[in-house]
Amino acid sequence: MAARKTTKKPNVSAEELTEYYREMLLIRRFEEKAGQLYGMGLIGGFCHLYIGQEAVVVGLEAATEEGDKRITSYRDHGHMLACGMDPGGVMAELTGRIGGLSKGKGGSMHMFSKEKHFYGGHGIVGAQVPLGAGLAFADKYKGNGRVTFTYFGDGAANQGQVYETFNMAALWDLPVVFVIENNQYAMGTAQARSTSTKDIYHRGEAFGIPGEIVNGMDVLAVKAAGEKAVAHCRAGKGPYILEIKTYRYRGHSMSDPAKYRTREEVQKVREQSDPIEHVRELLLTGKHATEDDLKAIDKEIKEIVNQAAEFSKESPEPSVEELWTDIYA
Ligand SMILES: Cc1ncc(C[n+]2csc(CCOP(=O)(O)OP(=O)(O)O)c2C)c(N)n1
Ligand SMILES: [Mg+2]
Repeated sequence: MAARKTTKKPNVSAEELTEYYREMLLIRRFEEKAGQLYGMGLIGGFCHLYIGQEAVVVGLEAATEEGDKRITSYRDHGHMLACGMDPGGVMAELTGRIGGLSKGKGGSMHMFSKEKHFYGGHGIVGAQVPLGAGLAFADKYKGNGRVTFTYFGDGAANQGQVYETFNMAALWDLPVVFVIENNQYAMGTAQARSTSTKDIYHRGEAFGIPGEIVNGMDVLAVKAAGEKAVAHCRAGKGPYILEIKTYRYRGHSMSDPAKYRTREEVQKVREQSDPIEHVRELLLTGKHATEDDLKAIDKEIKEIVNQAAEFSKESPEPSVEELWTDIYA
């Protein structure tokens, strides 16, 4: 894990930094609340939290333009919040209520938004990678200048379909940014036990796809890398790979006994590289915000998350008739 990079004078406005702080905090507090609701039995089934990885999606979203697309795995709540999907709608989907974004019928891993160009939410490891290339193919065909962000994990990077996709994406110069969210674990398997090399992005070289490593605990570094990747794609040069080194603080899912790593390991990352603390420090040391300003933001975010949780408890369960709607036949 890279130590926290203290960008002394980041070339970024106070407003922008504050916005990243707010967005990352929303994801963190939302996920903490989801964890609580799960513990209370209000959320059932699978639930994979994004805590620790917030800078990845917030940094990359800052590099997107209206109409760009995103698709990811089951660890998807952060992606939905970062692209502007309603926290109440996401939380109510987790609790299986009619007010949820899939009317309570999809759950944590199966939410979508046509409006925000969010294409899920996929439970089959790696399955979203060819789909992401397909989205990019459609945009290339239409010539609309849009780019698709296709997110997947370090574990998924060992899936065969990823390389079939790399081949076709490079062959057809598809406007797709492949984002490897390398959080160093695939369920309980550390990367060193599953993957023959320390870095993964250079596998793209075999297909002629450029790429780079990014410090995923530094939202500004992620944003800068995202802008470079997007410019490459929009210029018609084909796909680009960002291997973003990050870390998840919680277990793989809510049912993870976490016996494969020590508490000290997690604690060390939290203390030395937390992405939200990083921005907090930049805001305070750059005199862009006072402790009181940040407290006010914390309060505002807590309120949004509490309201989302309330909505997710009050919204009714879908009626039995809903079983017969939204069926593809
Ligand atoms: C095809 C397939 N194989 C196995 C699984 C079980 N499984 C779910 S998540 C996961 C690990 C994936 O790890 P990674 O890609 O690093 O993503 P992360 O969970 O770390 O975000 C596995 C093996 C699955 N869902 N789909
Ligand atoms: Mg992983």
